[in-house]
Amino acid sequence: MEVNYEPMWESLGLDLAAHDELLRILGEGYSNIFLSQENRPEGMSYFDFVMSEVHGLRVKELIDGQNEGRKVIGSFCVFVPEEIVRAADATLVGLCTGADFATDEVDKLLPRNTCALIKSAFGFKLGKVCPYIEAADMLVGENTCDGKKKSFEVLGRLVDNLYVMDIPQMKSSEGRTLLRAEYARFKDAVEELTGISIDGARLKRGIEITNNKRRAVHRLNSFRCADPAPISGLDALLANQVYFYDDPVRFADSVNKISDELEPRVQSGEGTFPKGTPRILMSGCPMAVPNWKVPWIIETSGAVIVGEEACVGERGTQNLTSDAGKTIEELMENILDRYFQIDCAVFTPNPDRQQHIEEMYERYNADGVIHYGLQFCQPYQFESMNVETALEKKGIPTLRIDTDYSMEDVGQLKTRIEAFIERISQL
Ligand code: BJ8
Repeated sequence: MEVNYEPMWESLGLDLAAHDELLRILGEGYSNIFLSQENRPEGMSYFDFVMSEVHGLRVKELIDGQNEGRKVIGSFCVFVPEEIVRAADATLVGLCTGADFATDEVDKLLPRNTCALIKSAFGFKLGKVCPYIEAADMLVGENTCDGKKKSFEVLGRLVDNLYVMDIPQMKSSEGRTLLRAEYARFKDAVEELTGISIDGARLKRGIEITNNKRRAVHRLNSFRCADPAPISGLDALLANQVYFYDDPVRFADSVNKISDELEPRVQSGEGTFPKGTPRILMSGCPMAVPNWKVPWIIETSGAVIVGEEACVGERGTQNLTSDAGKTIEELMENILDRYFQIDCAVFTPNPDRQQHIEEMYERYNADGVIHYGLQFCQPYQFESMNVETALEKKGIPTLRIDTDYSMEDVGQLKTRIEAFIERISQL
């Protein structure tokens, strides 16, 4: 029986007509891009279900949890430590920033030369179409790039529950000291919000839950090294996107079920694409739901994506948090150790990211790298030039793409991507 979620959306203050339109576009896009693929693992049906209920069942679960006292924290960045949130029995959700919405309203508040990801966050808020942002008890912004930093000042005037985290810009001892202090301040804020005092045992449990999600994704990714690739890049990206808002235990189970399917697929040489299909490593800006444009173009142009060097991808999920130690101080230091390794382009200098791209290129047996930059994203657009030069110098074919969330450049992108795939096919 179909559940009517309209009263729930209404109580969250959503604009029902605009929200219906968003769900219609999302559903159509999903069906055209995902359901039309062939040889998908059966386990992907779980993610099809999750997407069909993206603003329904999951939101209801969060609200049911709130009624039982569990808080919801929304974030825009992988620097927000999930372990601390879970330790206080709260839920962390990554907020969707992958589509244009209410652009006229957004343009009244933000400069035009703001990246699509930031504009999207504002569009969902101003258009009143995101149940997650409306349901959240706390929103966490961060001082990463200039766009985010300044736009959170504006967001702070639209909502009354914004918390802003300061993030260092250098991997120096001073930077580490700053992040340590910021994580301690965040822990205090989470304790205050939830009324729960986080002790060592709680933090250990938060670490375990979060690590299990990461382990599941690591296992799934390990099968993508095989040729033929046993899962499409689109489906793997979807799993990485759902990572940010599904129940963590259920998510890990569901991803492990897909891996259970992929293992025999790899052993028997079965793939989603034929053996020898050109293999692409994606690198660059995060692709949040429902940003599927470039992967869709790539995988309908004769190539398969085998890895994502991105925050919705391996930059976000690599490295576990150590659970060694018992005290809060020891475990908070472990959390700091893990997050301080994130090689986001807001850091200067940022050599670890270049190394990670090269290491992923080798590990996933890729044939070429496509660097994905959002227009007006200075950190990644700046780095893309050095990345391309360094990779090409090593004989690694690289294509640099700068785009946004509109569909206007699809034809042009397809021409460039097809030419790149042609190039790497001849090597
Ligand atoms: S750790 S990548 S999630 S900051 S695309 S808003 S950088 S102008 S998203 Fe990010 Fe955290 Fe870094 Fe990851 Fe700015 Fe660029 Fe826009 Fe970006």
